[in-house]
Amino acid sequence: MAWRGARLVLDLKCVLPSPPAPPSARTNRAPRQATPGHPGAERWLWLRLKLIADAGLVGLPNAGKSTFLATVSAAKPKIADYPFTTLHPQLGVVAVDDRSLVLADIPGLIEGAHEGHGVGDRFLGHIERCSVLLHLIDGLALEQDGDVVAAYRTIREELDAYGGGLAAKPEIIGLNKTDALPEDDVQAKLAALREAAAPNPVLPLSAATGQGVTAVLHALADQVDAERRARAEAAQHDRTGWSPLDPPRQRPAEAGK
Ligand SMILES: Nc1nc2c(ncn2[C@@H]2O[C@H](COP(=O)(O)OP(=O)(O)O)[C@@H](O)[C@H]2O)c(=O)[nH]1
Ligand SMILES: [Mg+2]
Repeated sequence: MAWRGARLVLDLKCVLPSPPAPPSARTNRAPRQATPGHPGAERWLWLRLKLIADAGLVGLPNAGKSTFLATVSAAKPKIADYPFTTLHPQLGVVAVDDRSLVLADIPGLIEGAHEGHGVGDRFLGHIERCSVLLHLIDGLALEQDGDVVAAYRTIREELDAYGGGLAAKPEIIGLNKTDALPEDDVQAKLAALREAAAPNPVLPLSAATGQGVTAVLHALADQVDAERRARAEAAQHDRTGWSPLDPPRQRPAEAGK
């Protein structure tokens, strides 16, 4: 086979017999005939890698996305209390009871990411194929960055501005760092977020201590399962043109009666 760039331009399988014919059957051993070829086409292709993960982590920098990935999987992302510690997407495999899902951690988004602010929003391509998004909110970063609802809306606006169906994906919102918040604060922030994010579920958690993490994983896995079932049903329907939900068809013999 001869390749030009990533494109197959000639496949020699068509002229080499496989397996080789016995010597007595070999003819035309010094061929003097050739068929004219066709002019080749040449083009530049830009290929864009999109990771395949079941669930994607989104949030402002420092929300605790990488800490969550490190807590629930064997992945070892860089974690620190300054923005943009994560510059490349990271994947982790998460076991949830007898189920498993792949979780993608991506760099934090900031206001104006769709205009190139921070590290931009190109890496959102990696979560375009996710079944569900886990949107983490930093429960501690209020003084500098406004309230939790403002943080939530900033990310929603960026997802909307990016497009790619991200804003329409099922979303679970996690109020993170509850280990460092008084219970009253946790309840007030949960109530404010639930009002802003309705009807999406809002769950409290601490990625650092693991408190509340199991409930978040169950919510993610349920959503991933639902999406897998829906995809399997759609694929089955495409293959057969038939769905269990279709009304029963008459057999030809019955139709003639
Ligand atoms: N107290 C507390 N700190 C956390 C928690 N999760 C993350 N952090 C801290 O928040 C900072 C940013 O975490 P990181 O996972 O890098 O955030 P990312 O930018 O969203 O990936 C780090 O100093 C973490 O140790 C948590 O549940 N509780
Ligand atoms: Mg990170």
